[in-house]
Amino acid sequence: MNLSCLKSIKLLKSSLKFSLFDSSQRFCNLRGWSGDSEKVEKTRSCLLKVWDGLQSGADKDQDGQVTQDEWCAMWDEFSKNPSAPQEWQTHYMNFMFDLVDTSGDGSIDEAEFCEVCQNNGVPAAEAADAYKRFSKGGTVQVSRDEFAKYWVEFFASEDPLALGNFIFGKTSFN
Ligand SMILES: [Ca+2]
Repeated sequence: MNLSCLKSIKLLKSSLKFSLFDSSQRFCNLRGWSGDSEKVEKTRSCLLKVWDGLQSGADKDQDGQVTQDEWCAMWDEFSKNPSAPQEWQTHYMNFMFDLVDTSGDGSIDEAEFCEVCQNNGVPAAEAADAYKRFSKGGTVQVSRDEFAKYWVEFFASEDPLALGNFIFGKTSFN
């Protein structure tokens, strides 16, 4: 199994643990948005688009489940032409960015990153190490555009040291 496939499987497993509904609730709670506000609706509808897109884009045999092989095949396709993602993959990327940018100021700082990683089961020291790597010791401002570049690397790069590998807080994929 190649490295890109291994990485996407790790992400799938952590996404399942951290179910989409759960993350939308947490996302809204973190920001102090109440139950029926417009922002909560926007978050939910973004996640529904991710979920629908995932099912229609990945569930090739249409059995209502996305298997590990289907998931890998879909990201493999993405990695061959990352400039033309499926629409839901872009929603997914934006959702993940917004999830981590807790302050909403358009960049991910170390404290925000470490908090979200810890909520998702990554040890604090590993998350801090991951942040240092992709922010090049805090010298790179992790804006949405920067995150989008790392996002492509996460799914496409076979280089174990590519900085994009570290955007979910893990520093090894063994
Ligand atoms: Ca921020």
